[in-house]
Amino acid sequence: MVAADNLQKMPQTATFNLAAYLKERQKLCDTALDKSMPVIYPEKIYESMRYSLLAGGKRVRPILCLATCEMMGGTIEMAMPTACAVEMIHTMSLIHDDLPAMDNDDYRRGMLTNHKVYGEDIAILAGDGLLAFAFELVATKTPESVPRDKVLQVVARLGRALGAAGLVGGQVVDLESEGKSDISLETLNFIHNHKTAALLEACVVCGGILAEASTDDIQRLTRYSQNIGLAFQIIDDILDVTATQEQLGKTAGKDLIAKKVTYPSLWGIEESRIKAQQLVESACAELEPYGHLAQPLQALAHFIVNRNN
Ligand code: GRG
Repeated sequence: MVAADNLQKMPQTATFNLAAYLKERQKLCDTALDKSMPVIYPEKIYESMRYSLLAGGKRVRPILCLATCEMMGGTIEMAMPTACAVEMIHTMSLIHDDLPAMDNDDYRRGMLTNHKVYGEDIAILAGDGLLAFAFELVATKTPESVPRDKVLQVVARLGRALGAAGLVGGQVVDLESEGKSDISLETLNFIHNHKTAALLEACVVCGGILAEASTDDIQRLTRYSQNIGLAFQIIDDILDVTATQEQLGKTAGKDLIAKKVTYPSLWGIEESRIKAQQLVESACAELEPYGHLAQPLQALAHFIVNRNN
C-alpha cells in the first residue's frame, strides 16, 4: 500500500485527486484478487500463492491496466480479469526473484519472502501456479462484451512480455551482469526494458486492446508505457540507495552489496532523477490527444517518479 504521508505530497489537480483514486483502485484490485483465488485442496499451495498475492503492494500494474481501458472507452469489468492477471504475474516474478538461486532475499512487501515461510519447493510451485492461473483468468473470466479475438491478443501480448523476449530475458542478462563493473548503458537499458518495463507496457497496452483501441492509439500507449517503465526502474534504483528497509518492505542497499551497475551508479542520484522526470514528461505528452480522460494515466506517471516505496 502507498504510505499516506507520501500520497499527500503527490501532485493533485483541482479536478483529480490521486490519493483518493489510488486508495479506491487499490481496494477494488485487492477485493478482486482475494475473490479470484479461494483456498481449496491442496490448501498449502493456495495459501502460499495468496500469502504473496495479498501481501499489499502498490498495485500499480492492475491500476494502469484498468485506467487505460477506461481512458479508451472500456469499463473496469472488461479489464478486471487482466488486471488481476498482471498482478499475479508480477507477484510470481517477485517470488522467483527472491529465491536463493536468484536475488536471495528474506523480505518482500514488509513480510518474510515466500520461500522463507513455505520453503523453496512450494515457493517455486506458487510462482508457477500464479503464472498459469493468470492466463486461465484472462481466458475464462473476461466478459462477453470483449470480442474473443481481443482476449486472444491479450493472452499473446502477456505471453510475449513474460518469456525470453521480456521478463525472463531481462532477468537472465541481469544475473549474468552481477558483479561486473563494465556493464554498458545499453546493457542496463536492455535489462530494465525487459525485466521491468515489458510488464508495465503489457498492462497499459492490454488495457487498450480490451477497449478495442485503434492501432494509432496502441502505438501512443506503447510509447507512454515504455517511458514510464524505464522511469519506474530509475526510481527503483534510487530508492534502493535512499530509502529504508521499512519504507521499501524489503532489504535496502542490495544493489551495492551485489555490486550491481545501476542508473545512480552510472549517472549519480540527481541526474538519474532528472532523467526519470524527463521520461515522465515524454510519457504524458503522448496522452495529450485524450484531454481530461488522460488525467489518471498522467497522475500515475507522476506517482511513479514521486513515490517513496
Ligand atoms: C515471468 C515467467 C516469469 C518469470 C520471472 C524472476 C523473473 C522471471 C524476473 C524478475 C522480474 C523482477 C522481479 C523485476 C523487478 C520489477 C520491480 C521494479 C519490482 C518492484 O515493483 P513494485 O515497486 O512492487 O511495483 P510492489 O510490491 O509495490 O508491487
